[in-house]
Amino acid sequence: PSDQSTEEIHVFRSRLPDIQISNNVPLHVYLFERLSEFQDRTCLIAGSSGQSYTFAETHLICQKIAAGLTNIGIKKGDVIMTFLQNCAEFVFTFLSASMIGAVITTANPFYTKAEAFKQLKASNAKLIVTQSQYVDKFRDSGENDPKIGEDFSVITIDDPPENCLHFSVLSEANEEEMPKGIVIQPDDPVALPFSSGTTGLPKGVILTHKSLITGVAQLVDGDNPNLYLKQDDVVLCVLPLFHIFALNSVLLVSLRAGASVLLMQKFEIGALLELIQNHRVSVAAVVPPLVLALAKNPMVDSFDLSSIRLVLSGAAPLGKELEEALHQRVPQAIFGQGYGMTEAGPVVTMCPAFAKQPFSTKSGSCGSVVRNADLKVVDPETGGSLGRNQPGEICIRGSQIMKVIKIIFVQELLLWLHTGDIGYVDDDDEIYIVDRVKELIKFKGFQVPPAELESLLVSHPDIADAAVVPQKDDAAGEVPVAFVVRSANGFEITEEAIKEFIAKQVIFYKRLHKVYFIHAIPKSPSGKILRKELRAKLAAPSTQ
Ligand code: 4UV
Repeated sequence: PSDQSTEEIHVFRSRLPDIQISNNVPLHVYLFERLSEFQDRTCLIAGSSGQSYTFAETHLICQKIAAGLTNIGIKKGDVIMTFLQNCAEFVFTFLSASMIGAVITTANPFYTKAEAFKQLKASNAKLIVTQSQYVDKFRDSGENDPKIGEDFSVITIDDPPENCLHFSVLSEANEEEMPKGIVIQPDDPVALPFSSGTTGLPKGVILTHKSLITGVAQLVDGDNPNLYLKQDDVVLCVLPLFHIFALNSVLLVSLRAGASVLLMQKFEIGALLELIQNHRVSVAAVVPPLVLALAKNPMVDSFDLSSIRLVLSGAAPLGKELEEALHQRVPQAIFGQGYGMTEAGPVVTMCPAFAKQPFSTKSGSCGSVVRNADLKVVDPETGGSLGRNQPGEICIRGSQIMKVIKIIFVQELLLWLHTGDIGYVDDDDEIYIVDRVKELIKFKGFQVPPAELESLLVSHPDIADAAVVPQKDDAAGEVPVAFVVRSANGFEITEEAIKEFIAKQVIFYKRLHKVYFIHAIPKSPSGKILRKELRAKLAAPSTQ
């Protein structure tokens, strides 16, 4: 590994001292460790119904579900897919899976049938927990595809359609029947979110009990937690729990710290403002498009947002003007960013102004590297490590990062996770993300893997070759646009036809916003698409 080279490595560390992390127990044991301290406090609030659950109730329901899962044949190592919007059942399913050593793969319920099946097959899920309206996405598949009732079961949290069970078969099981004697090792997987990482198609990212505990502890444990949550905090969960940001930095950290989580099914500005006001939300995790809504929507002025003490933005770059505009609206709140990546387990850097004894931070910074971890910045051309104020690829190392089973390239990858993001560390240990060298496109923080759209495009008989790259967009941050080479079959396929062809097959945020026809896709001698060249073309006035 290059670590052993004589060249000096600049390793950046948190400004907070390392802490003791008890990451040798199963995730649920760690999360509920201090249960007796706050068992009667509110753990979950379902925003739509107002129904709430204390920590003790949550724990008991999870034990029942753990028994229920065992009754229907789910065993240690089996994968359960949640195909749900935010709801209490999502949380219960996740924690109960941990209790029996099962693994949760989280998927977006707005996925098309094709996308849903891809993840079902790739994860080999034995059970899907969903809402009745989505069940048809798992029916009438291809001949060789898994079938409901034969290869996997479906449980709905509302009235179950044909061949499906109701969630009560789980939640009304007898907790006494919880299986005893299941041994869970720190390196056993507990979550399998899907991400395309730095290249290619989405794949399952193995997060173990140890990685998730470490990730949570890095934020909320120790005498001076990096993200200081109090037991009387009400933490807003409007970002989807199927994405790692909300899963880790809203749900799991709150469970550990004893704070309440206010679950909102989907974003709608009026309902959101009402919930913030009525439940006195104190901590809000947001993404840049949500910051835009809160900063610009005139409705905001008619609501009392004075309870908000902390706003954490992440998952995509946030402009300084936007940050400033939101600050005007919630002047009492501390505003900061977290920067993460599914594979990183997930947080790489966190705003240190959220600490119990806070450090001041500068606008535009993503915070400092989390504690108990190393960060380095490497020159993408030479691989050499860079010092302060020099932009390069951010790499992170620590027990929180995903489990790597295959040794893919060089041994160094086992130690350092290369993020594919370009950033630098300033004189005050603050990290700024300035660019992305990986293929990934982010639409409002959602992942759009170009490889997925490219393979759909070239499956069309009138398309000979294609490349998909991000184009800057005010509302979404980035949108996917395609460069397409028409095949020489005489058909002049149109931009509209191509957009339509893709839109039918993918979730809304992966739709193409523009198609540019081109004679050949620029490629390196090894056949890699030269995305930088295409991005440069977009910036040129002729394609505007
Ligand atoms: O894999 P993913 O979809 O993961 C995420 C996770 C984000 C966070 C943020 C704060 C947290 O506390 C937390 O738990 C999780 O987005 O996409 C990873 C890529 O998204 C971009 C960057 O390109 C990552 O490699 N990204 C994420 N956060 C930021 C960002 C940010 N603050 N600024 C700029 N880009």
